[in-house]
Amino acid sequence: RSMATVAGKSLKIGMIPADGIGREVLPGAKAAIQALGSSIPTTEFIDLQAGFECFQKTGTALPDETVEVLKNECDCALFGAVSSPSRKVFGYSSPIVALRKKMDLYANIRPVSSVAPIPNEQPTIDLVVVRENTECLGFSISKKKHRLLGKGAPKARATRLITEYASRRIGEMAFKIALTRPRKHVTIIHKSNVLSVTDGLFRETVRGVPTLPGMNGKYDGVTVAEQLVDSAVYRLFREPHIYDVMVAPNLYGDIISDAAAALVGSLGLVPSVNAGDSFVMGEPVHGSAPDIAGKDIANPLAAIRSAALMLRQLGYRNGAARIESAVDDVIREGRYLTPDLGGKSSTSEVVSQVVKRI
Ligand code: GGG
Repeated sequence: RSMATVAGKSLKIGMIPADGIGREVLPGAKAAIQALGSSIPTTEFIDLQAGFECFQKTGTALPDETVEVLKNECDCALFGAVSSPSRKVFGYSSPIVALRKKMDLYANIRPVSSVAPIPNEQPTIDLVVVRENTECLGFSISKKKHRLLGKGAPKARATRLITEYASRRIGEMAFKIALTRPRKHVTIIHKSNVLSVTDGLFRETVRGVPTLPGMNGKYDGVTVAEQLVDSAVYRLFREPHIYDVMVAPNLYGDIISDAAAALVGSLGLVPSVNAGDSFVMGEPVHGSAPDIAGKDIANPLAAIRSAALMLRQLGYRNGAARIESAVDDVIREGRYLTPDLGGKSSTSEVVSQVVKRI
């Protein structure tokens, strides 16, 4: 099923709140989509299980049924957040990592932009992190040896995988996205002065995308720069406005987008979509935030914006724009904000204010 053919038909959306505040923010995304009424096709929401709590209850973090329903019944999905523990838990592995892999959602597209408090003022930060989603460190074999080595201290090792195949398709995604943006500029993020083999392959492959056979000058209007990840973080904090599209291997992309989120007010504002060639899954960049879970104070705006991004990716541009401008209005007005943005509003209050403006 291609994404282009989904537009115009009824829309089945898999809803996977997963853990912690994921459960509190996903209803806001649903309410925003429902508020669009008949301007998008009839939507059907299908509740699906995944997450650490699901693992604790059922012994699996990603039930086969969830993947089957996504593959066979859904046009797209929304994911909340996952609470993968920081220590090794026997039998557990991250469901979001597995989902991205099983659904071949190879790109995590994370736009980060500031909403100016004064109407009509141009945003000063408007960048998008295009994060490779299927390989790098999180997908490699990590081993900890307990047998005595040296003075008996355990040793741990992780292997990192970077392939030409994955680098090429994430590179192409970054160039495609750049073409749709005013500045049409791609910065390749790497660390190939140290990781010359893996990051060297990533850097060279992405750089070579415009000259691949069949491109026929498609990306001639896109300018390309490259930067070491450490220097990119430094410049991101000093002069964030210089960035347009930042394309990065998985781990750097994750770190850079969280860092960029700090510059626009809160991680609770930054949306993403996990995109493949035939499926898209919206997902706020933030995690499950166990410290604030259950208090009705989580910021629902990243989840709501993720729903808009998902709709945009599917071709529902007007619906997406209505949700995005309602969110921007709420932020600009500054009256209904959750505590992460210095406000006193609850999650549900912010959702109802967004819905009112849609
Ligand atoms: N919505 C993003 C999210 O849930 N982030 C937390 C996360 O990805 N944790 C690592 C993992 O479970 O794999």
